[in-house]
Amino acid sequence: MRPITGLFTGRLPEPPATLRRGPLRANAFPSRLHDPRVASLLGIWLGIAFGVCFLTGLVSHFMQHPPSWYVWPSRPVSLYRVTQGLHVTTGLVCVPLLLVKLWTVYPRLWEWPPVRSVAHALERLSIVPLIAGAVFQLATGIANTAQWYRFRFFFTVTHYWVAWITIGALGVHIVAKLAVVRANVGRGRNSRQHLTDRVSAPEPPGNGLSRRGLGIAVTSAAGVIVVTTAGQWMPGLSGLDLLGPRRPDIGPQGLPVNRTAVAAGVAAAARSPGYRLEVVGPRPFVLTLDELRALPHHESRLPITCVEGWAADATWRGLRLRDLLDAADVPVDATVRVESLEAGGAYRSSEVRPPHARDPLTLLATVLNGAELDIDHGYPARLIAPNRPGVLQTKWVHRVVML
Ligand SMILES: Nc1nc2c(c(=O)[nH]1)N[C@H]1C(S)=C(S)[C@@H](COP(=O)(O)O)O[C@H]1N2
Ligand SMILES: [Mo]
Repeated sequence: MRPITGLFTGRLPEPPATLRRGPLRANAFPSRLHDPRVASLLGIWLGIAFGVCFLTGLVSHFMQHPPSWYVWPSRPVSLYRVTQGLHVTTGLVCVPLLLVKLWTVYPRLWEWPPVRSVAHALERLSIVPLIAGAVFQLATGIANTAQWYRFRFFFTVTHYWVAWITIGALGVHIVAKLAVVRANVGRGRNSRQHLTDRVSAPEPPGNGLSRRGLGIAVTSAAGVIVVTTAGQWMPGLSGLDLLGPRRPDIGPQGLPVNRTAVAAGVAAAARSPGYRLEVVGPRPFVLTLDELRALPHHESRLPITCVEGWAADATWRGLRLRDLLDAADVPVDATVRVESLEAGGAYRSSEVRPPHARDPLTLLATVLNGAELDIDHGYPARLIAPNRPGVLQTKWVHRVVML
């Protein structure tokens, strides 16, 4: 095997030293914070934050586009609130970590010699998709939480695929840097002499910010971001939600609105006296609004958890979905589709699989926080189910169809 690996790791000839000008000079970047130990520590934290962000993102993706093998339970009711809250919060925390990390390592762009071996060149190239992907994911994710869709591509699909590219590049980067990181942060640091050019020396004396000072600054920035945004989804912190785009308690009936009835083009149809709820199964039936109101109502306390990172608790009253399905003789293992009055749009309907369809907390709600459902919250009836993303909590429901 030697000759083959040798092709990758064998030293390439060095370019002439006369090319070492400007940023390519030795010691062109004198700050003691362009430091391998700082870079390694930031790398560890970024790796953890990106990892959590990626896994929680997968959870959200599979919930919205479930493959046939995927079973997502309806309990605990707030699990998705936690996974999606972590997704948005870890993404936000990556912003200061990534910026400082990039600043710490950017002198490496002018590393000398530019390539030492084929392996070194490949490792350097893998940085391109890593940085581009990471910046893209953070930028589009934040734009999405602010509902700023000024890009031409469809957000969720692009965000999902770029996540795989980024995590793949991150995997390559981790493998390439593992030994260096261990040498920089582990015990017995000095035993790794073969890595000398990448291993941190004791902090050089000087004025300016110390490594320790930088660590405190980055941790504080990350902490401030968490505290001022996590209130979007974390109960008890909402009073501190100063930087989050949403306050979970502001909106009609004390609940934010994602899309209004006018924006969805359903205002007239939702208020029409001709409104009917149709349940399609082996024994289909149709209810007028008065008939629907006369049926037994139940209460559920459940959050709306938007993928954009906000979640808000509310008390709902309405018909149990499973009672309606039983009345239509829909088998217990059937999946149903809940359809809104909307003519089109990505969220006009949603599928409800058995764990959620049969959960006694799942309602077609007509009452929110003690009053008749506001038109913008889905009047006359909307789906509310435990442990489910907001995009699947269909408003203005007029048909439930067995699939
Ligand atoms: N028919 C329909 N239902 C919908 C939507 C929609 O656009 N159309 N938006 C969904 C999204 S993204 C969220 S977060 C929740 C928000 O519910 P709320 O506006 O009552 O807070 O409604 C969901 N139900
Ligand atoms: Mo949403």
